[in-house]
Amino acid sequence: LQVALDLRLALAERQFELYYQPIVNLRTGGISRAEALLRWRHPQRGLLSPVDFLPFAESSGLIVEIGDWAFRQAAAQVRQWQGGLDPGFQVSVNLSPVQLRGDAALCQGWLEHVAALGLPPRSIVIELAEGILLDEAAPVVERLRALRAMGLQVALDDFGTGYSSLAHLKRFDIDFLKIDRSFVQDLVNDSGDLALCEAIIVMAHKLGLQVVAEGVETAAQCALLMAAGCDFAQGYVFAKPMPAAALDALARQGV
Ligand code: G
Ligand code: G
Ligand code: MN
Ligand code: NA
Repeated sequence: LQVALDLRLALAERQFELYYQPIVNLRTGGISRAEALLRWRHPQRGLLSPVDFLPFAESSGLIVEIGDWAFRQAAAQVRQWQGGLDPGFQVSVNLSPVQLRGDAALCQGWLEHVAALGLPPRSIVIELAEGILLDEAAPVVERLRALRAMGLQVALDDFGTGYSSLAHLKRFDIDFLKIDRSFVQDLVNDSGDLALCEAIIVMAHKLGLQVVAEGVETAAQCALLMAAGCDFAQGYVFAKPMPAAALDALARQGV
């Protein structure tokens, strides 16, 4: 309960921030996208990651308001980067299932916000963990279709860790598949993980999807992923999540 009260206060007092982690195009080496990652600058406890407060934000329902703020903030940020960096720059935003289960007006509000900013809708990529798609009874799938029909893109996050991953690929309209970092971690020493990554990439390409490898920490992992035809990579080997101004500087200089 205390955390829920603190979260409400944090919203009112603008204690949330977005950090951004670059997503690198493995063909060009350029930074063409970034993932927005929520942070809470807590007055006593310092900078908190979503793992510290997301469960409370979800169970209290406050994630709806926090996520609405995050979406609008990320949209405004990508608008700025498109002006200064690259007109095709994209930002991806993580959504909790709770956010898609709620009021339809929320998604409508996002589309209006994107239009008001003069942003091409494909500037925003919605990242969904696989679990969200199990929620078929709810209006989740409908909401997702509506956002995509308006031109936003969709990435399936943490791919390979959920149930019936392959069924999801067939049933849902998505643009990107993000290979979970648990498959990338031991890529160099585990031939089974390498085989899985290679197979995921081939399969995704046959389905017309682009692939992002997550949690890439070493140059050796990166080389194997490039050889396997992976399209994008994200991870500490390039950069950790950082404030918007730092990402701007990095994107200008290149990784
Ligand atoms: O940034 P970090 O690696 O600590 O993020 C931890 C988790 O929090 C990730 O799984 C990510 O998907 C989730 N997350 C980060 N930002 C957001 C957000 O704005 N909304 C939601 N719902 N989840 C987020
Ligand atoms: O679940 P999601 O993929 O949205 O989570 C992204 C999380 O992964 C963020 O918390 C981010 O800080 C973390 N992350 C990003 N790059 C790396 C990496 O190279 N190694 C590890 N261990 N974590 C990473
Ligand atoms: Mn993500
Ligand atoms: Na992930």
